[in-house]
Amino acid sequence: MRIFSGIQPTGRKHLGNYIGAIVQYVSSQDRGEGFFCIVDLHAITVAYDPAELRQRTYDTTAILLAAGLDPARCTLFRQSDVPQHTGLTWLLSSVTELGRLQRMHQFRDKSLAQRELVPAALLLYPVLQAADVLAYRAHEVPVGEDQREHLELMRDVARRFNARFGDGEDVLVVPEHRIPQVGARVMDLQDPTRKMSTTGGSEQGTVYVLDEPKAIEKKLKSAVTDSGSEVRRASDKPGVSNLIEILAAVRGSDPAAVEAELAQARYGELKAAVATAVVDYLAPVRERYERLRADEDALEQILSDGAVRAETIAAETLADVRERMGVGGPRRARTVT
Ligand code: AQP
Repeated sequence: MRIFSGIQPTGRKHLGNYIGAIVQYVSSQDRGEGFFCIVDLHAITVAYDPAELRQRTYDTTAILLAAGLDPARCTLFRQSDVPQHTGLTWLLSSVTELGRLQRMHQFRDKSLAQRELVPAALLLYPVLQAADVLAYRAHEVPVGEDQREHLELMRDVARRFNARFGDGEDVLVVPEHRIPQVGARVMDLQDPTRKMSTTGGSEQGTVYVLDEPKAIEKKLKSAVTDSGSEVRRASDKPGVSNLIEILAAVRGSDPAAVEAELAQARYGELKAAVATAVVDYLAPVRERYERLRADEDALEQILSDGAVRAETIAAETLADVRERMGVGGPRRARTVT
C-alpha cells in the first residue's frame, strides 16, 4: 500500500500537527510505502519571507526525522524538487470545478486574512494538493480533520479524471483519508472552539513541538477550562474535552480511560497531568531535533535523495496523464528521444 502526506515548512510545527499528522506518518512506515513531502510550494500561497523558506524547510525536515521518519523506510522530499507536482496541477485544474474551489473553507478563511493580495495560488492550493497525492497513486493520506474537505475534492478530481479520460480504467487512484481516532482536531488552548493553528491561533494557546518544557507547562496550566467542575467530555465543555483528548493522544490511550482515571480530579489536576505528559512526550523529540538540525548538508542530502525516488514515480503518472489527455507527443516517441 502506498501512503502520501504533505506538511508545510513553517518550522514551528505545533501539537496539533504532531498528533494529527506526524505521529501517523511515523506509524505508517510499518504499514506501507510512505511518501512524505515538505510542501514549500503550498507555503508561498500566503505572505512569506523568501529568505526564511529554505531554513523552515530544514526545520520541518529535522522535526519529521526527530519524530521517527526513517529515510531508509520512507521517501522524504521537498515538493519543489519534483516538477511533476506543478505539471500535474495544471492538467488536473481542467477537471476541477472553479465554484468548488471558491467555496473551500480554507480558501475563504485565508483569503480574508490576506491584506495586500489574494493570490490565485491560494485558490489553486487544493488542486496542487490533489496533484501531490495523485502523482504517487497513493491509497491512503494520513491527515488531521481540517483536511477532510481538501481530501474530498481530490477524490472527486481523480474520479472525474478517470471518467473523462480513463476509457474504463482507473488511471488515477482515488485515495482514502486516514484521520486519527484521537487528536484529529487539537484545539487552541485559549479558544478551544478553534483548532490549534500556525496562522490563526493564539501564541499562548498553541504548544509548539520545539517549545521549552517551561513554556509548554505554562501554556497547558493556563489553558481555558469550562464552567462546572467535572472532568468529562461534553459539547459545552470544549476546553476540558480538548485537554482529555490531548492526554489520551500523547499516552496512546482512550479518552474514556482518561475520564475514568480522573473522574474525581479537579480541573487543576487535569491540567497538571496534561502538562507533565506533553513535556515528557516532546522532550526527546526536541533533543533529537537539535542534533539533526545542526547538519544542514545531511538534511539536504536526505531531501535530494528522496526527490530522486519520488520523481521516478511522479514522472510515470504524469506521462500517463499526458498520454490520456492527448497532451504532447506520443509517449513512446518521448521516451526514445
Ligand atoms: N489542530 C490540529 N489538530 C490536528 N491536526 C492538525 N493539523 C493541522 N492542525 C491540526 C494537521 O497537520 C498536518 C500538517 O499541516 P500543515 O503543516 O500542512 O498546516 P495546516 O494543515 O494548514 O495546519 P496549520 O499548521 O495549523 O496551519 P494553518 O494555520 O495554515 O491552518 C495536516 O495533516 C493537518 O490536517
